[in-house]
Amino acid sequence: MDSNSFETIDQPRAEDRLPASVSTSAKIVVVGGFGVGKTTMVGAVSEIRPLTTEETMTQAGVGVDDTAGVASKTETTVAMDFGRISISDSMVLYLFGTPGQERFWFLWKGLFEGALGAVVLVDSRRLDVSFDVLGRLEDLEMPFVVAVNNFPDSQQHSIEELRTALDLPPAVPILYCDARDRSSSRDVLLRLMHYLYSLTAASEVS
Ligand SMILES: Nc1nc2c(ncn2[C@@H]2O[C@H](COP(=O)(O)OP(=O)(O)OP(=O)(O)O)[C@@H](O)[C@H]2O)c(=O)[nH]1
Ligand SMILES: [Mg+2]
Repeated sequence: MDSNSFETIDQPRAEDRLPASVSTSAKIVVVGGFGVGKTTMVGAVSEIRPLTTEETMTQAGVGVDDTAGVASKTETTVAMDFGRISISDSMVLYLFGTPGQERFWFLWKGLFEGALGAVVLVDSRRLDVSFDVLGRLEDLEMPFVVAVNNFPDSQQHSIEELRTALDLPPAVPILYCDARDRSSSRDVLLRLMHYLYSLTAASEVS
């Protein structure tokens, strides 16, 4: 290997280092159907340069990938997204975004290992792509919140309409979000953490 090869590797930035005050971390998975905004959300909230594994969508995917409703999409996640966000001085969340296309779903098992909970991102124009995702989370017994990502041409559905359409029990939090917006995406993660806390508190009482 040529001795100059290492010069091409970026040096870590100060903000990529874990603050010394951090004593707790949790793994959270951002999951959802194809093109619902998972990579966008991880990138919007991450304090470190997010790791993405985006590949250009090519003709090879025609007939294999279901691009209905997201025809303008040019790139797709083929392995995972990774980011980190502090939710207090002492706690960080490590975020793992899953690939949305079904042919990469075999990677899910590893991505969920050790995870505390999940954010299910939903595009209300294409609720059907969420059904398998929700079913799989229930099989994994993974607690989750549902975040409805608003696209410009989305129709406004009430939370209760969405709950019925997605067949979700009353306890599962559902909230609207804009995956491109840092504070909106952060609110989703905080809601998940409150939900996980309430589940733990309830199991300690019973
Ligand atoms: N208008 C609008 N566009 C969004 C929003 N979130 C994502 N997008 C756009 O929607 C497209 C899909 O976003 P991605 O973040 O790649 O979606 P993904 O779920 O990671 O997609 P896959 O990894 O291929 O499953 C991109 O072109 C984004 O710019 C949003 O909240 N509003
Ligand atoms: Mg993606």
